[in-house]
Amino acid sequence: MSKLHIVANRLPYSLVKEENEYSLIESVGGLATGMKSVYTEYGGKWIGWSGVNSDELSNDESTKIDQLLDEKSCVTVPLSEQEILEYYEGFSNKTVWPLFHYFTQYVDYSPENWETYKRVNQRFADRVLEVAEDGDTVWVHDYQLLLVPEMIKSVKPNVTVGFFLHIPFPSYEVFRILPWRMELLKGMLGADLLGFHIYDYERHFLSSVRRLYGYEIAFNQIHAGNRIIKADSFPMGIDYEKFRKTSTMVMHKTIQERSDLHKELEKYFMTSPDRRLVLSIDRLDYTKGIPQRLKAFRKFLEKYPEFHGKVTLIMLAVPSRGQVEEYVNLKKEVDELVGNINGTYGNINYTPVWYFYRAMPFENLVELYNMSDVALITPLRDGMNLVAKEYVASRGNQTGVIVLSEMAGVAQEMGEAITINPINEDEIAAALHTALTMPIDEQKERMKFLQERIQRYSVFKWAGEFVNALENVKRIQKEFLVKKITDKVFTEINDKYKKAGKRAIFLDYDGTLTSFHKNPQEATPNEELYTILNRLIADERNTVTIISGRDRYTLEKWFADVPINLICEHGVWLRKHGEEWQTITKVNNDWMPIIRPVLERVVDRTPGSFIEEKNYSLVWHYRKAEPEQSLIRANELKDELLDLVGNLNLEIMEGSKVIEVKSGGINKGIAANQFIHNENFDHIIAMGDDWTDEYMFTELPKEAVTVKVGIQRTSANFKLESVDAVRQFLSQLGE
Ligand code: ADQ
Repeated sequence: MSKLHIVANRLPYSLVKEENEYSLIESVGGLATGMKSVYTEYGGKWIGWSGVNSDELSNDESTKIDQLLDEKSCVTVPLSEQEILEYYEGFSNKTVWPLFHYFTQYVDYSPENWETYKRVNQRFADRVLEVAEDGDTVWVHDYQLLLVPEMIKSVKPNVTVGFFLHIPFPSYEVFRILPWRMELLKGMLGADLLGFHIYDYERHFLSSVRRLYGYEIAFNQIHAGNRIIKADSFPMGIDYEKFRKTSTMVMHKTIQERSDLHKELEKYFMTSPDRRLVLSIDRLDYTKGIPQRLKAFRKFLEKYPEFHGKVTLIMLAVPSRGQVEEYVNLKKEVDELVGNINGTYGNINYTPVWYFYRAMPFENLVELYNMSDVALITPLRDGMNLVAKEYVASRGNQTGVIVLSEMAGVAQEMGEAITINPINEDEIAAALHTALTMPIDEQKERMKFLQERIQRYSVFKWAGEFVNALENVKRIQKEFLVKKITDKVFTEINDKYKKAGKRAIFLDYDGTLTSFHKNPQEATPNEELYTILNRLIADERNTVTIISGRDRYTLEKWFADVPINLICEHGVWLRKHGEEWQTITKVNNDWMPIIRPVLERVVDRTPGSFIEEKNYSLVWHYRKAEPEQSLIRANELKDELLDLVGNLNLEIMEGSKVIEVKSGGINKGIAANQFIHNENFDHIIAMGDDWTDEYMFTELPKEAVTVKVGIQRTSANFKLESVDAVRQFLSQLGE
C-alpha cells in the first residue's frame, strides 16, 4: 500500500535530557495533532528536525535519539548550530517571515543565509528520498521548506507531493522584491497540490506564478509544461473536541482541585459582580499587533471611564525568537506600554493589564479562554490564527465575544466576530465597548454559529480534505498516464499505420505542432517542423492537413512551399493542395455589426487587448493584456455574449487567451468529417491541444487515432504531454 509521509521543520516530539538519558515529549500544537492522525494512519514517516543542535551530540547520543524517534516513525534531519542560525533563524525567520507578512523593512537579504537555506532544504529532501517510494505521497509543511517539493519531484516524479503554507502568501508586488523569488517559486511548483489558508493567498501565489513564469493558469490549475499543478485553499481547524472536553472538565473541578490561576481569576470576579476580563494570547511577534492592541486598550480606558476598575486585559505572550533584534525591541516596547497603562489607570485594587510573558500549560490556557468575556485578537497580519478558534471551542456556555482583526485569515470564517482594522485604535476601543455591552442573547446567537462551523471543520477534517485533494490530483495525473502514448502503444498505432493504404492526418497548429508564444507572430514553423511534415507528405499514402483556428493568409504564407492541405478559421476555409480556397459551409456575416461594438467596449476597458476580424468570425485577443484583469473580462464577455449568440446562431469559441465569436454550424469536427467524406481513408490520425479540437475528437469515426496534447480531460483516445512529444511521434510514424 502506498504511504503518506509528513515533512515539517520540527518533529512532533521534543527531546528532554535527564541524567544523561533522553526521552520524548509529545507536542500538543495544532499541526502536530492534525498530522499525527494522518501519517500513522497511512503507515508513513514524519521527517523533521529534533530541536537539538547536532554539534552538542556525540555519535552515540545521535544514534540513541534516532532510535527513540524511529520507534515513533520519525526520521531526524540533524542541524548544526550554524545551520540553525542561518537556515532557521536566518533565512526562514528574518527573510521569508517578515516579507510574507508585509514587513519589508525587516527583511534580511543575506546571501549566506540563502545558501544555507538551500543546503538544509536539500538535506530534508534527501531524507525524504531515502524513505519515499514510487506511488507514495509526501506532504511538506511551511515556509522553512519552500524548496523541498521540487527537490523531491525532480528525483522521484512518481511520488505525489503536497505543500501547505501556514503563513500568508504576499501580493506579487511584495513577493517580487526578493532576489530569490524565481527559485522559491520553482521549489514550490515541485508540488502537485499547493494549499493555502484562504483564497487571497492562493490568488497572490497564482498571480506570481503567472507573472514570473508565464505559465497558463485555468482557474486554479497551473499548466507547467507537461504537468498539472493545483492550488487550493484549506482553512486550518483545531482539535475542537479536545478544547470542549477540557473546558467542561476544568470548570467542573471542585474548589480544592482548581488550579492557582483558576482561583486567582475567581477572586478577581468576586471583588465586584460587574467585573469583566478581556483576553489576548499570542507569540510575542511583531506581526501580532501587540503594541497597537495595548494602545487601543489605553484609548478604551481613556474614552470609557465608567469601565475603570471593571475591565482587565489578560495578555499572554509566549517568548519567541528572543535573539532577533526586532523581537528584543518589541519586548521592550510592550513592557513599557504595560507599565504605562498600569501606572496611569491602576490602583491597589485594580491592575488594568495582567501580563504573562511565558507559555501556559494547556489546562490553564483553556481556563483563561473559558473565563474571559472577550477575546481581543488584533494581528497586523496572520496566516490563520488558531487562538480565535480555540476561544470559540472553549466557550461551554456559548457566551463571549471576539474582537478580531480583518488582517487574520480566520476573519473570513468568522462573520459573527466584531472585525476591526488593527491599526485603528479608536475603532478597536469602540469595538471593545460594543463587545463588553453586548446582550447575552446576541452573544449566544453569534457563538452558536461560530461553534457549529469550527466544530465541523476541525483539524482532522482539514487534513482529510487536503489528503483527498491530493488523491484527486493523483487521479487526474493517472488518467493522463492511462491515455498516454507509451512505446508499447506507439508500436500498436504504428503497426496499423504501416498496414494502411490510405491515411488522413489532421494536425492542429498552435500548441500541437508549435508551442504557444506571447507574440503570435513568433509561432512561425521552424526547420524541424518543415522536415517532419515533408517526410509525412512524401509518403503518397498520406493526406496531411493542418486544421487551425488561424486565418488563411498566415497559414498560406507559412506553408507556401509545402504541398499540404489547409483548413482555417476552425473549419470555415479549406484549401486542398494545388487547388483554390473554398468555404466548407455556407455562412453569413450579418451578425458582425451587432457583436463588434460589444467587443470594442471590452477592448476599451482592457488595455493591451485587441480585435481581429476574420472572414466569418470576430476574435478578442487578450494575451498581451494584464492577465488577471483580462480573465475577469473574459468571463464577463462570455456572459454578455451568451445572451446574444442563441438568437443570432453563433458559437463562442474559447482558445488560448482568445474568445472567438463565429457563425454557427462550423467547427473542426464538421470540417474534418466533410474532408474525409467519400474518400475511403482506412486510417485517420487527428491531433490537437485545446477544446476546439474536441469537436474533431468526438465527430471523427471512433476507430480514428485521436490524440490530445496536454493533461486536461479529453474525449480523445490518447494523450501526449507536449509539442516535443508530438514531433517525435510524427517523426517515428512508419519507421
Ligand atoms: P502561530 O503564529 O504560532 O502559527 P496561531 O495560529 O495563533 O499562531 O497559533 C498559536 C498557538 O500557540 C495556539 O494554538 C495557542 O493556543 C498557542 N499559544 C499561544 N500562546 C500561548 C501560551 N502563552 N501558552 C501556551 N500556548 C500558547 C502559524 C501562523 C498562523 C496559523 C498557524 C497554523 O502564523 O497564522 O494559524 O501557523 O497554520
